[in-house]
Order: sequence, then C-alpha cells, then structure tokens
Amino acid sequence: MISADLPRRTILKILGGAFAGLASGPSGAIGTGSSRPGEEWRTLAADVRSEFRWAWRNYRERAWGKDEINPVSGSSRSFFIEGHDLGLSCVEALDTLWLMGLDEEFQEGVDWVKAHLDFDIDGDAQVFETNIRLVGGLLSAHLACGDPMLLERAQDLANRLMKAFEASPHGLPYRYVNLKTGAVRDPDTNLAEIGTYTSEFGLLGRLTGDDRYYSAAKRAMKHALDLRSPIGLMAANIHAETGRFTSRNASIDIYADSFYEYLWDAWDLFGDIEMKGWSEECSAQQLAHQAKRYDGRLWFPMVDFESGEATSGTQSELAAYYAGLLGQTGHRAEGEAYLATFVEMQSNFDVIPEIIDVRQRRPLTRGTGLRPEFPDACLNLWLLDRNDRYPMLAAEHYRTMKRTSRAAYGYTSLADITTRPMKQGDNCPGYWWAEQMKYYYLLFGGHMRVDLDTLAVSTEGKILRGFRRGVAKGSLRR
Ligand code: DMJ
Repeated sequence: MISADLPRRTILKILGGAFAGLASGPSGAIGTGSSRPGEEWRTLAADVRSEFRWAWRNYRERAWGKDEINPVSGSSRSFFIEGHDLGLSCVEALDTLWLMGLDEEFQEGVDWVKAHLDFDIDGDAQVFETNIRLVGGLLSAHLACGDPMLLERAQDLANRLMKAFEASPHGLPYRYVNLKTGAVRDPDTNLAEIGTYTSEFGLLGRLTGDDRYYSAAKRAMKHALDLRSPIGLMAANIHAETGRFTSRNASIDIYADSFYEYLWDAWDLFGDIEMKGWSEECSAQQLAHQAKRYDGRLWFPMVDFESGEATSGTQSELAAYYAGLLGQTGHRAEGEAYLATFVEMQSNFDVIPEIIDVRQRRPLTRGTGLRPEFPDACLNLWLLDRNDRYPMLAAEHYRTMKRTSRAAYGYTSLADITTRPMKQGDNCPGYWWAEQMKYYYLLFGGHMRVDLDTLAVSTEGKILRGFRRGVAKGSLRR
C-alpha cells in the first residue's frame, strides 16, 4: 500500500517505471511476472552489498587508515585532528561489513584497529563526533564479533572523553578535549553536543559494569531539560560553564536533533522510564508549538522557546530523522506527514536539498552532504509496521544516490544539485559507511544477521542491539 499523503508525482513515479518489478516490499508475498517472491529485493540488497564492497576496496587501496576518502580524486582527508587520522571510515564501516556478511573485509578492519588505532594523541577531538562515530563504532564491532580488544579501545576512548564532562561545573561537556592531556576548550555548545552519549555510554557501562558513563551522560541531558520554558521547549544552544541557554531558538533540527533521539533510545535500550517521560513530553510540546503547516505540508522550523513563534523559515535535510522519531514516540500520523514532506522534496529536486526554504519549498544551498536521514526515517517507520512503502521510498533514494554520487573511487557529496548532471563534490563522509548503506540493506531484506524485533541503532547507525551471533555467511537469504 502506498500512503495517500505522498505527492501525486511520486505516486505516479512509483506506479510507473521507477519501481517496475518491485510490486511488493521485502516482506511481501506478491511477486511480479515470473520472479519468485522477494527476488527483486534480494537483487537490490545484493547490489547495495556489492557497491559497499567496491567502495571498501577503493578505500583500502587509496586511503587505508585515513579518516575519509575523497572518491573523485582518490585522495584522503583527516576528520578529527589534522594530520592524525584515526581510521574513521574503517571504524564506521565495521558493523555494516559484518551485517552484510563481508567477513574478510570486517576482519581486515578489526586487524587494522588492533594494530594501529591509538588514542594517545596530543590533539583536540570534537567530543560529540568522537563518541557517536568511534566509541559507537568500536562498541558495535565488539557486539558483532565479541573481540574484547574492541571493547577495551572503546573504554579507553570514552575515558578520555569523560574529561570534557568532568571539567564543567554543570557536567555539560565542552565541545573539544585533548585526547592526551585532557585539556578542554569551546564551552559554547548545543543540545546535540551535550546530549548524545547515553546510548554509547550506557552500553559501555553495561559491558564493563561501570555506571559512571551513563550517569554523566544523563546528568548533562537533565540539566538542559530542567531549563525548559513554561511551554516545555528548550533553546538549542547552551554554555558549558554558565549552564545557561545562549539562544532562544528551539530546534528539532541542527544543534539539537540527536538529543531527542537519545531521550527515546535511553528508554528503548535501557528501560529508563524517566527518559521516556521526558521524551514524550518533548514530542508533545514540539507538536504543539513547533509543527507548522505551509501549503498543507508539515514542517518543524526553529521557534522561540518561550513563545513558540517561528524564528526561521528554513529546515535542513538533517531534520528528516524526526519523521522516524515521531513514529517511535507514538505519533505515527505526524511521522507519516513529515516523511511526505521530504518525499516531496526528493520528488521535486531528485536529491533532498541540504537547506530548504519551507515557505517557498526551494533549496537555499546547492551542495549536499551525502546524507542518510531520509532512509534513517524510512527504517525506523518500517520497523514499526514493516509496510512495503518504506523500502520502496528508500529504493528511490538509493537509485538516485547511485546515479548522482557514484564516482571513480566511491560515493561522494554533491557540489551542486541544481545542474544536470549534478556537479559532484569530492568527499565521502564517514557516516556513509555506517548509515545509509546499512539502512538500505536492512530495508531491502538483508537482515539475516540481526533480529528486527530487537534491533536498535544509534544516531550514527551503529547497531547497539539485535545482532544474531553465529549466523553463517550468505546473509541475503531470509
Ligand atoms: C550523522 O553523523 C549523525 O546522524 C548525526 O546525528 C547527525 N547527522 C549526521 C549525518 O548527516
């Protein structure tokens, strides 16, 4: 079934050529033509896996141990600390490789981590990014294969990040910490950067028996939650030393997004009932005060945290995750409506623009960051009811990405989505290895190695629960 809330052009596209042969989703029993049920989806999942392996081999050959490959030129770049690469793409890819049954590649990645990954670097790393990408990546790889060394590395890194929490009078982490000395800097921070730790730190605590990590992560979130205005909203920017908000803008978008994901995930992963309550309160107040309709479409622009008046007319692609979170927190209809907003953007511009003028419905920037939030929302909504329309929408997203972002040595960000053909950039962000390829693969039926009923992923797509250990190679068979 296709949602009635989808734009007409998209429905026509789905019913027409773009989805030919995909009349049923990965869970569906209705095959088309002479194909066996689900065969087309298996082919699509196999295609995702084969593209991932191809990109990995290019990374292996041209940028091994570097943070990110530039897939047009074949060069590389550092992400965390200039000149001190931490093998970001390798760590980001590990659990996706495992999920796809790319066992040799997974093992060469793990071997690299064990032989080369050392965090004793005299350089400043961004605490939030280091946690979601590296601590999360090492933890999920540990869960996949059970290697204790991966857990040790994750704990060593988390211990270094803890300095950023301990230095603040309110337990709000500074934005940067020197990995070797523990010196901190940049107290001017935001909700996402102070409140995206409970999943990784909670899991680390479970695995090591040390509650300090989760307590520190939750304390920072509670500090901000205690500052909610009478209409139940928080401003998105906050100071780690004064402990006070530094803007008036409430956001579900940039500066705040994963804070709200982690409220819900703390309930889902650890059964933290207090976090569930806060999550539900935040969703209810966001729906009451931030949800705005323009020409019938649902948007969540920034609003003043005390009055609820819109303070911006823009939305970024990053906000698409919120469609899935609305579904998870019990607001399915609103989640569907918000997803439809991004479906329309995909239909109008082929690639969802990075920043959108919500009243004019037009892109405000030309470049895009090879973003995963749309398939992220599709996955989270699909996990709720396994409805076929989500894999179908993700298939369109995947095919468009393949058409526009495939370069000589991998997948790249775009420099200009308004030209035809679109002008490519020259960078594959680390999250590409952790997020969208994993989401597509799962949505298209590649879930032999996880239990969909218990699957839980972090904001960076790391699998933190749901691995099926001991499943043999050949994960495409359902
Ligand atoms: C990812 O690093 C994470 O999803 C993060 O929470 C915000 N978005 C980027 C990818 O766009």
